[in-house]
Amino acid sequence: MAGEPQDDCLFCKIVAKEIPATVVRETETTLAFRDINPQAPTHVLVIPKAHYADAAALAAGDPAAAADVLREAGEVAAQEGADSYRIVFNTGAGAGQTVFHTHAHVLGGRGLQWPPG
Ligand code: IU
Repeated sequence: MAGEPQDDCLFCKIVAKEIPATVVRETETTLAFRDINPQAPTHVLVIPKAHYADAAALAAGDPAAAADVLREAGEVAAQEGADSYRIVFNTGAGAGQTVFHTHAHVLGGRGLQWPPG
């Protein structure tokens, strides 16, 4: 069922605390934790606790949770002291998505180039 935990999903396991993560913020609907392979001084992933494969699926299935993820991304940036930052949702393997549980990358703490690669 939409939003239900998936047995084979790494981020569902992090939500369930079955796999450790360095959590920086948590709400009823979201979890924010440091990326294990950081690409910037601030590199935090914000995920909905509910399982949706990508950002568009989340917005369609649970718009309130999608808004929660965006709000939390801003809160993470503020907490990290990043006044300029980037929120990235890689969507689809061709765009670099490797984990198919919605996650916002919050990147900051260095200059960011445009366009991204
Ligand atoms: P992507 O947009 O799906 O490629 O992002 C997945 C991210 O999840 C990537 O930056 C990984 O470094 C990160 N990650 C993690 O933080 N913890 C993990 O256990 C695994 C991946 I696997």
